[in-house]
Amino acid sequence: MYIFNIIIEITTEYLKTIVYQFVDNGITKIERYGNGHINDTYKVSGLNRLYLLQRINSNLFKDVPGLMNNINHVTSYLRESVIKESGNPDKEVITLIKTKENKKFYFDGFSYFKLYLFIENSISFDLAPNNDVFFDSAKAFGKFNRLLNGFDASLLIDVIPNFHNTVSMYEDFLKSTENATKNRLEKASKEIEFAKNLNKIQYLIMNELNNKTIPLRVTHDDTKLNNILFDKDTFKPLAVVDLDTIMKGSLLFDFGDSIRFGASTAVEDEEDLTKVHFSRELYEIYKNGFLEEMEGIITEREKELLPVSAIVLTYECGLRFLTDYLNNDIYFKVHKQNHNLIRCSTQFKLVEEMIKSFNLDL
Ligand code: ADP
Ligand code: GN1
Ligand code: MG
Repeated sequence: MYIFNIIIEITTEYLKTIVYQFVDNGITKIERYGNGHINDTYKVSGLNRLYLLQRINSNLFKDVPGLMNNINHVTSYLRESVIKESGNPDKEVITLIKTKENKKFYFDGFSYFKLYLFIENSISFDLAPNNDVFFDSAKAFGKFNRLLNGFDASLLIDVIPNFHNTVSMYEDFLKSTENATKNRLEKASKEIEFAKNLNKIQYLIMNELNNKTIPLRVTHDDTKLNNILFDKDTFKPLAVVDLDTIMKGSLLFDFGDSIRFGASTAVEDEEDLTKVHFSRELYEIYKNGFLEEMEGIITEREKELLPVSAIVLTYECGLRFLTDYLNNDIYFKVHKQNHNLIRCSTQFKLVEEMIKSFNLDL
């Protein structure tokens, strides 16, 4: 748990009492799990089952009942779709476990918790180990978008309003430069200048949405590679996870975000920028996999904007890391000094290389 940016570990004994709100006794071990930047995630071992417990980050998710309804609607819908396509819903869709009182989350008076079945023998990647894995991740996210194409968007609330609204994000960034400490402003001066020089990027998708030249759809909105679970042995995709941000958005958010994270030659927080490059080869591989699933659904205009989406989503993420750095790290989990600034620098390096690679005049 984070209070004023100090990590306070909740004791295992206490976490056990939380898990017992959902399941009967027999919990033997609870350990921190995964590399997510938002929730506190734990792997829970029961006598003959594994679970994934999450303490929901209610700094960001202001309407937890709404969030949990979204997840419940979407996972129920996906289970039916997977069954129709003769898949295995227990492995391919995350399964939410309700409390003994039949609630979708447990509130202990301070924090909100949710529990999933742990998808066993799975692994997630912060960097694709080979091109096939990245191609398969495109098929997995593409299939996810394809299945959600038939989902009734009116069932969903906007869990985080303006989540991918680059225009309001740019305003937040400007505000953060007004309130930041002198020290952080100085340390981030190069990145601040970069963000300001390329500020036109903020409009490239938002204008298309406002002018209705591209449609609003139901999107995942957090499509980084480590939000897919792969089979540990075969490296084949099992399930798309992290469904917290599913809401109405553009397909371009999902495509662009996958490219920003996965078509890089280095991890998101690589400190040695000489290792960070945009791989056009990985971009093309992802595009092919994604279009195999989305052909017939994706519009011509959306297709034309795929390269632009990579630039917008990478710029956006860099801007979010930078804003958080200037706000003294209140949003993303940080694990070392200047972590958000390091993350921002990798994103801006990628933006630079993407602009060159796609030969765009910005
Ligand atoms: P965050 O919102 O903090 O990123 P996630 O929901 O992505 O949290 O969970 C963190 C990590 O835990 C994921 O990246 C994935 O590796 C793993 N994970 C999530 N859900 C499951 C699950 N049901 N079974 C196994 N591993 C999971
Ligand atoms: C967060 O939750 P996680 O770690 O999968 C963030 C994404 C960012 C990403 C950057 C709800 O994703 O929007 O793109 O970090 N999630 C939220 O790595 O803000
Ligand atoms: Mg995640």
